[in-house]
Amino acid sequence: MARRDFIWGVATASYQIEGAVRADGRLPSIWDTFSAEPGKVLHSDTGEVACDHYHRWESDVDLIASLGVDAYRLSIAWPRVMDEKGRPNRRGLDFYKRLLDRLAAKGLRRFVTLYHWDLPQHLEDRGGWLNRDTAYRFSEYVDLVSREYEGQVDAWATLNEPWCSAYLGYGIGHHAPGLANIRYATQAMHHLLLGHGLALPALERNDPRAKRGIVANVGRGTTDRNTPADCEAARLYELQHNDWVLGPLLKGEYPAGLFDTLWPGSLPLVLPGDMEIIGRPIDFLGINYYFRSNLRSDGAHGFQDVPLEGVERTQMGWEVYPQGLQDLLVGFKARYANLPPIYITENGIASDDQVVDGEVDDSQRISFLNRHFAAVANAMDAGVDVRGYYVWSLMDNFEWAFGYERRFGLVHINYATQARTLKRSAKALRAFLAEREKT
Ligand code: IFM
Repeated sequence: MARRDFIWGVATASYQIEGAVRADGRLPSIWDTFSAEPGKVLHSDTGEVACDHYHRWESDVDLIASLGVDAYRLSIAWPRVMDEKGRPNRRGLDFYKRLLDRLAAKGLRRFVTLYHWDLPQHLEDRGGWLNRDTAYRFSEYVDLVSREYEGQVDAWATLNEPWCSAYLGYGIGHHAPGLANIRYATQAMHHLLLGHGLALPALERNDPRAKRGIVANVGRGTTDRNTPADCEAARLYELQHNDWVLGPLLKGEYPAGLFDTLWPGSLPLVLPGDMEIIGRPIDFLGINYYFRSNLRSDGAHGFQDVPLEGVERTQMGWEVYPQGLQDLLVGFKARYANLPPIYITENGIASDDQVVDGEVDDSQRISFLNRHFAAVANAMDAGVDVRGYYVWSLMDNFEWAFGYERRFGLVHINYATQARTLKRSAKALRAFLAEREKT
């Protein structure tokens, strides 16, 4: 893909890499609380130290620059930069200021996610995303941060993957805060999206030259049985995973079928004017894609996930299916008339990587990335406006409920020594990007 202005980057998120959870006035987040609870995270891992990026940020920026990428996608930890009363925490703010400055000095563009799941615990204590007030607190936080870093950010994403926050966090309890009720999930989703919409005017006012958008995780659902009920199951899967988020954002409405067929009785409380706020225009949509699921009817009005046999899978157990990314992008363009320009804000693979004689042979990752680059190129050839691609992730990190066991990085982390080792995939990416410079 030698398209001149296409942006290539790598991505991370605050809680997954920073560590230093009590440094410089940082407040506890819901992930500190959740991971401290026995049985919630594999091997009882927590983000307490993670990749120690909070102390190693300078050399980590050098590492990013050494890959030859154009951009870095990072997230800001809300509990680091604001106190309980909503006042700025200068020491936390200064950390990101230094980081953004150094990225700029290295010629890297800065894509900043404002919320990648680390909600301040004191807000969860008042109901978290179930409390409408959290959406307003979020817009105040965004106002503070965008005033602070005006002119230092190329693109702001309000939320990362509201589906995960709402469904995994409040619907089934696999993520913080660990609640399990579908009615909670739909209400949390509504408040997350409301927070996104409320934050947009602050971004526009405070940093008008930066792009504004949001990041959604999307999933491809197909079925191996061609019956009408099974096809409907696959459709409902995509409705639940993709259109639950994209519908409100791009059409100003929740998709038909969600609150009647799939989750009867789980309509969130929506106040007059909310959908207009949520549907405010955005400059870009970030898409995170990882895998496909095989669906069959559950015999009622829903779907069941029936894993296919004999397909290639990653360390997460996720099927490798690049065609799904192409299909989804083309499908979104057909379905959403006002689809904004797209960035692939995450795509990547976990593998059980080991350092042997100083080398990490992660050939499955190289192959995975190449096949997904091709899928994006095909979608672009089919007319989808994709502007960039970020590999998840720069380095191995805290993979939420799976702790440190699952390794998504281009760079291997030895958690005992914090040594960083470029995997073969990092070197392949560097060579690929260097080749692009020549064309
Ligand atoms: O690690 C996560 C990331 O935080 C959000 N998107 C999916 C990744 C892999 O599970």
